[in-house]
Amino acid sequence: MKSRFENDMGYSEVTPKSVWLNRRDLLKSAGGATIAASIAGLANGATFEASKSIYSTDEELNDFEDITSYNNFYEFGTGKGDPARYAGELTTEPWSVVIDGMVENPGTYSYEDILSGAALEERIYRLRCVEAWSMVIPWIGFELGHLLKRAVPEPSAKFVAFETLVRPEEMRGQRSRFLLEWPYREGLRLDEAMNPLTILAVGLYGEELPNQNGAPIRLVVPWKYGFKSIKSIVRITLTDFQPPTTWNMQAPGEYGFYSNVNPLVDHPRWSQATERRVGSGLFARRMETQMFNGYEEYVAGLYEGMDLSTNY
Ligand SMILES: Nc1nc2c(c(=O)[nH]1)N[C@H]1C(S)=C(S)[C@@H](COP(=O)(O)O)O[C@H]1N2
Ligand SMILES: [Mo]
Repeated sequence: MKSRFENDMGYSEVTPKSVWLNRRDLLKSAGGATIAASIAGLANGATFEASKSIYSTDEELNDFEDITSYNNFYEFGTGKGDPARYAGELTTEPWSVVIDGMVENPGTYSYEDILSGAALEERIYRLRCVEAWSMVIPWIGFELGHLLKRAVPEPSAKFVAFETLVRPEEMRGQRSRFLLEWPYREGLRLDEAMNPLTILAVGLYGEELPNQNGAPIRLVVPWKYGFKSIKSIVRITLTDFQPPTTWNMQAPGEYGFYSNVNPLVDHPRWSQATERRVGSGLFARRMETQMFNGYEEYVAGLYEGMDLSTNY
């Protein structure tokens, strides 16, 4: 199949794959699996060229296997293994994203169009799930703010709403209305959406996003709990009101709109003070959760004057 990324993006210096392979091989051999198997996992699919980012952490990466086999993506079921098992049923080509609401250039933006205007970067971010596990993931993506600027938000726009695809024929979890109300929805305040840390990811480990991670385009907001990072986006709507969001609608007493990572505010049913860093066997470990997931210096200013003792 012809790659969608053969055009020259004009960027380089992404973490070389050889480095990733070495790290993964180390993890793999420690976990007892073969090196050949880990390389085979990278053999198909397109590769990106992207520039490195000052926002990347230099923490040990989770390996490709962890990142693509331990997922939350309720459209394919509630089990951590369901997305890897069933997300292959989703057709991601062609793909387009509607950008509408309070923008001067509303319209249907094709995936290729979005990519052609994007300055791709590698962003190695911590991902902290509200369930108290975390990973370190080398995303390939671009700043959401750049895409929003192309659409030109109107001065009265204050929020950004996001929606995932609804296609029950290919997303078996959507055949049940008892799991969640579809489409999966998320939202940000416009200034959060414009923050340079907020990206739309189209790849990881230098390659096209695997379906289970939200192909072909998903949000990544690293200072918020993982459920804010909505997958397989088909619509972005600018509004002047706080948009309804899936987990907040589902359990308003447990999941707020803001949902900034905060070790001092416990979930009603468990502590958020620590997290389990997902890792094959020996490498799984508990660590302290950081305020704003460690991104405080970049985002604390967004919340000046706000009461941080709640997550709403
Ligand atoms: N559409 C959609 N997006 C979603 C979810 C989902 O169920 N559906 N799960 C969220 C949760 S709870 C987390 S922790 C992250 C997990 O991202 P990952 O599987 O790429 O690690 O995706 C988020 N985005
Ligand atoms: Mo999550």
